[in-house]
Amino acid sequence: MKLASISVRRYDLRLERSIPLRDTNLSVRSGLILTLQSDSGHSGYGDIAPLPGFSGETLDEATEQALSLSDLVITTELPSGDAPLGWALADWVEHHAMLAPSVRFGIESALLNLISQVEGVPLSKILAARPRDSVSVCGLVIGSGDLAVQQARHLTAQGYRALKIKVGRKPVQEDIAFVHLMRQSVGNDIALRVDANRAWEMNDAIAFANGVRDCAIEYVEEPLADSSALAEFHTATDFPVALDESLVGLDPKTFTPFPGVTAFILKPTILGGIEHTQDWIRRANDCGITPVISAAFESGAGINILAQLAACITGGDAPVGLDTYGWLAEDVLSERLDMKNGHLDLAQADATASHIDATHLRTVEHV
Ligand code: OSB
Ligand code: MG
Repeated sequence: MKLASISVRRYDLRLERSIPLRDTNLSVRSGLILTLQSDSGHSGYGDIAPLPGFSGETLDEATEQALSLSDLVITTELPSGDAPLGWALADWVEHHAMLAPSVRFGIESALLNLISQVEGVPLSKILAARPRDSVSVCGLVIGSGDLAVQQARHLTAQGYRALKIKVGRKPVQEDIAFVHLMRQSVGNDIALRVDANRAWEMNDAIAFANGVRDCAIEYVEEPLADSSALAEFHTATDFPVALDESLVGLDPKTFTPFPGVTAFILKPTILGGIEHTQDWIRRANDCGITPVISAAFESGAGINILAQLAACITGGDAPVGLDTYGWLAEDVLSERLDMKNGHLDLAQADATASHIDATHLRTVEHV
């Protein structure tokens, strides 16, 4: 089986509400749908969506790379999908290592998707021999105060068992009060994760850890502006730490986490694709660390792949960070993925994700 064509289409999706990111407020989510078509007439889709402020590449740079893929892969024979993969995606795409992380994620997704369509095998079964049927989703609360409490109550009423809240944008005493309020509001049966996105100096981080000690926080993601001091933070507080931004650019085959790291937050769009993330999952498992597959506000096409990848993680159903999907007011999929009750059914997601609606897509021929 060979590839017949590759196309690149751009989407600009409206959001339910703007996304407060590091330096900007995102009011539209833009990205690319990469489509691989085989000579048998099957299509596989991939989502390329660099996130401003988090990805090293811009959408224009990603677009240029995506357009250049047509020269690289068009004549190649498609590999087969024996699970677990007996071949490397990276070997299949020339210059794979030079592609930007979001582009690697997109081409790997499209290829897996295409093989899944051609062979009639669910995508997760190409990645793992025994994937799980569904994944739990961690509710994402962005904001603070009463509005955040309302959001949290709404999510838990729907069935979400874990929530992630953002801190580090206000004086630390206000964050501490906010976490207490949140714990009181949702009760003791909900897991609470906290993400500071590297906002704090050591003294604030320690004050926070001591201030929320009785709130049963699962972990704090990236508490420090200076990530080289994270081990010292853990030594001083004994507080569980999750690594997110700190993993970017590191080699999963050799990285040795310090004691106190309990989770790796793994975002394939930002880290560099599916295979690279699988290396991180293996590393996490070897080190007794929880791998948490997470999104970077991808479209439904990307979210489906992330869910399928998360389903391949064995050893529990740690809630995944895919709730960014709720921020999209429109999607590239004809029918939306169903994750309203804090779970995502993988068969439903995979079936839904194979129907792309061209309404929001326009073909890109040059940058
Ligand atoms: O800070 O973890 C982050 C999404 C895009 C960019 C950065 C982050 C996120 C998320 C994803 O929070 C959702 C999650 O991890 O639950
Ligand atoms: Mg984070």
